[in-house]
Amino acid sequence: MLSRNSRRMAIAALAGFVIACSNSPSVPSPGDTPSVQTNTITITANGASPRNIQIAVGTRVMFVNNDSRSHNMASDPHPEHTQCPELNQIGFLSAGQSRETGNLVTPKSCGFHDHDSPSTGSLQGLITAK
Ligand SMILES: [Cu+2]
Repeated sequence: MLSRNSRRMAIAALAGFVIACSNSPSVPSPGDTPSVQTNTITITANGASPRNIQIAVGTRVMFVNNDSRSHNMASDPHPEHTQCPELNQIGFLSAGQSRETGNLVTPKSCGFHDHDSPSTGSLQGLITAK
């Protein structure tokens, strides 16, 4: 009787040990978020927004750093930054600073990231010039 009860207790205890897999919420890749028609990307503590934009060929994109820390925005791929050299004109932005990309004169898609935080998904995005 006693042993049966303790076995039941043991099973209940084990059930309580089911490990909740606490993966940090994954950030969708920029291409998975709907694209927005705008020429301004704002960076805050939550990352870049919007992260997937569409612009007219021949226009530029303004990056506004509204975060309380600096960011260093560059073209993909990291660390070569060769995909869209126009994006490398943004570069280092202190808190509160903003700067434009060069003119995106050819239809193409340009990935960007924060070079000082290259694996932070919320600071990665996609600019498509159409
Ligand atoms: Cu980089």
